Amino acid sequence: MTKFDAIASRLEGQAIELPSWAFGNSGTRFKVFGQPGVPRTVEEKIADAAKVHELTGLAPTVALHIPWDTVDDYAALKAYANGLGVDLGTINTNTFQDDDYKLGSLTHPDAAIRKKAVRHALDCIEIMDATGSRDLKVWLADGTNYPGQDDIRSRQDRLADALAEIYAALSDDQRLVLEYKFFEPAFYHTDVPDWGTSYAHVAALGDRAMVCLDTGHHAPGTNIEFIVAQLLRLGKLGSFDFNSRFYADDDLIVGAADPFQLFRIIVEVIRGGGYGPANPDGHSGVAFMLDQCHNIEKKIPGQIRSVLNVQEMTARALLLDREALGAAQDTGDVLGANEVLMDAFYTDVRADLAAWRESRGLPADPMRAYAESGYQSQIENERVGGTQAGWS
Ligand code: LRH
Ligand code: MN
Ligand code: MN
Repeated sequence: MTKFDAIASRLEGQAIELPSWAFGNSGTRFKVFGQPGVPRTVEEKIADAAKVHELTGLAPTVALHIPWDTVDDYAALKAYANGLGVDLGTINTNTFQDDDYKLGSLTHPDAAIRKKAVRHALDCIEIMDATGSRDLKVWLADGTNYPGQDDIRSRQDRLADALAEIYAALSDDQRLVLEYKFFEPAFYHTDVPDWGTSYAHVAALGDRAMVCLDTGHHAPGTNIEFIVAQLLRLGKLGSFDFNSRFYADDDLIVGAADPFQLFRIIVEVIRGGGYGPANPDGHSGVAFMLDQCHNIEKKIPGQIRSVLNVQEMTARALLLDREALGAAQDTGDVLGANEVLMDAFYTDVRADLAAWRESRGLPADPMRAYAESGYQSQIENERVGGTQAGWS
């Protein structure tokens, strides 16, 4: 048995949720680039996501963002997704594109605006009831631009009250995940800037409230795997929004900018018992999601490359010889321990993964299979007037 054979079964059932908004037109604050063939409807976004799953076996669910993905009948949308071999996943709230939220949403000084933002989250929970989704993801654009603009402490108190109201509306099998981001669009202070603040709020709420870690939401140089280790230790790491960045919240393809960081993060997920499929500790695992935009590259291959990058780094992380690592760590063998970790990182698993995919009836090379499938030219011919992801 090869080393890869020994870990292959743990790759079985790996699931990475795709964001519906990755398939729409997107860009930066300077320009949104239109692409031919992008989805015009939520159904078309789901169809594109289903293509990614069909070719990789890695992406069985699609996250929706409300109101970007608003439809009349969510149960029907779920049935449509199921017919394409996928399911609906996390429901994302959106309180950042409405004039009313200029000074905040759940933290707004005006109780009427806070009520409107809470109502939006409650509407999203109703959608979850129809779609069977487990997670409500809350990310807030709330914050201030100038010192003294509002009372930072009061905003925390308002936030705690609003979150408690939302949390109380969840059913027993639903969770709230609170995403943090240290900057943008507010520049002086952000109301949920870091994992500690998110942790403080979700810890106060209860067991079904967890932290969502978006890899692009940290200051440059932040040791993200340390945060992963700490949150798992506290039992509060609910999910990831994966992407990669060079400078800010770049939302680039996960594992593209820094594959070593992705490897280190997944090493800690496995170490902390947070890796879902075939998890010997019996945990349901931390949810893996992508939160990305493909501004200049084609969207479907961008998503395929992304899930393959996560799979590749997961395989390398599973190959880590934990016994040898532990022995080196226990004896203070600094360079020996580092070498064991780097050995796993430098292992090229691409040929093994290709053969493993084929053995399960999947294309050995999903990128090539997509290029040869004719799907891209089909959607470019069929779809005219695709919609924007939601960004402007
Ligand atoms: C905010 C964020 C959050 C939003 C998404 C579109 O930067 O990461 O997750 O919902 O982008
Ligand atoms: Mn995010
Ligand atoms: Mn982001």
